Amino acid sequence: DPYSGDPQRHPVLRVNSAKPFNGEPPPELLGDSYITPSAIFFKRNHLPVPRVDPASYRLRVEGLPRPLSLSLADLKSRFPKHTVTATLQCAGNRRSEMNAVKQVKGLNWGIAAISNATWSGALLRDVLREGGWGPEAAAAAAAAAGRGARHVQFEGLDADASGTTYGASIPLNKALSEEGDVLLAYQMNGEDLPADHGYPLRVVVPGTVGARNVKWLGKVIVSREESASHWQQNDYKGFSPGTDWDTVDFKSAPAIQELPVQSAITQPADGAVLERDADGEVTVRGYAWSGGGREVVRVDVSLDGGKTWQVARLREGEEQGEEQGEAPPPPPLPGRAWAWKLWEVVAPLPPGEQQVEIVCKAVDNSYNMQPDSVAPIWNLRGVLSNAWHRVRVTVRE
Ligand code: MTE
Ligand code: MO
Repeated sequence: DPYSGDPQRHPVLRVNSAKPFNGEPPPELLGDSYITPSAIFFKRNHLPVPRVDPASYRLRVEGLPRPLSLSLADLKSRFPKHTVTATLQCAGNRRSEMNAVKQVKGLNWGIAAISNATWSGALLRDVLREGGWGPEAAAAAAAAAGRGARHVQFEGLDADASGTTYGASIPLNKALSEEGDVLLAYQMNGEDLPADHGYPLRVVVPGTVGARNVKWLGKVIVSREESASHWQQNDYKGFSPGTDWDTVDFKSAPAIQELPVQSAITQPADGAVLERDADGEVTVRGYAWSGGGREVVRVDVSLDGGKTWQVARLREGEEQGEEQGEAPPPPPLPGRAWAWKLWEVVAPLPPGEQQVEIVCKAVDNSYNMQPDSVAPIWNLRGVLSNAWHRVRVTVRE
């Protein structure tokens, strides 16, 4: 069994697939903490978890004037340690809602294939510069117009039976940008990366779909082409609702990088029976996030299926950190809002038992908004599922 070496997992995770392991936390727990504890951080593996010996581990960096081979000690000692709080979201988060409209192919994720953590490591930018990718190399590539390097490929150490490894790539611009914050991370939430999250090293590409955040990183290649991997070329792309498996042409669509604006209700759960509190109010909580460093600036919540709306309170700054007994996160820098926002509405409800449909939708600082329903964004792979999130509850006296 190639999975016999996989690590233990927290029993609270909802398992979507055991081998390879794919699991998500219960929504109420997810929405409880600004920083998701590593044990309940969603886990998305395509292959068995590789066992990597930290002593003999080397990261190879190619496609540079000076190729590099770096040990963990090199990565920790030769480059400044940089820390970023960033949300990771799988492209398939909320796929089950697409499945409910019409069947799609993929793991049936609920709303919790998203989590937020603090990551520390070397900046990919600093490592590329060490390999000679300075301003001159960049200028030379630009001058070569079309022939120069455009992408950075990442290869994982996890492999299938034939030896094919997980791989992905991101635009070189993102990797080199002073404001891109792309990390070669050796720590998650202040500790060594857990086995499931890429020990001993993973890429963290803030603002970018989970799939490009390659775990168990073995190799970095600066190249003219995108990664040739299945997951870059023939998966993780969006299509029209009218495209089916007979007509789909994966070459016709770009690989997903930045994700669209997203939000969901983590409390109450769909189908819950709610007791009104002493003040006759209910508490609604959730998360909101947008890709590309775009900051969520507002979350609207409706308690009547979307007829009337109120603005949620963003549980920002002090409050978000306080609950963890940690220092509050600083406000995000413009264009670098990598972390989600948790939000809350405490709202009065009319008396009497009733069915209530609670809805949320977020707005980012480019005024991107979520679509109101799933059908117009349905796609055969069930990715990019970001319609208004709806939960139906019964309110009791
Ligand atoms: N990296 C490797 N090497 N192998 C993988 O299967 N899965 C990717 C990405 N990086 C994957 C990987 C996908 S699709 C997602 S959503 C994220 O890892 C999930 O990261 P997590 O398990 O730390 O939450
Ligand atoms: Mo993913």
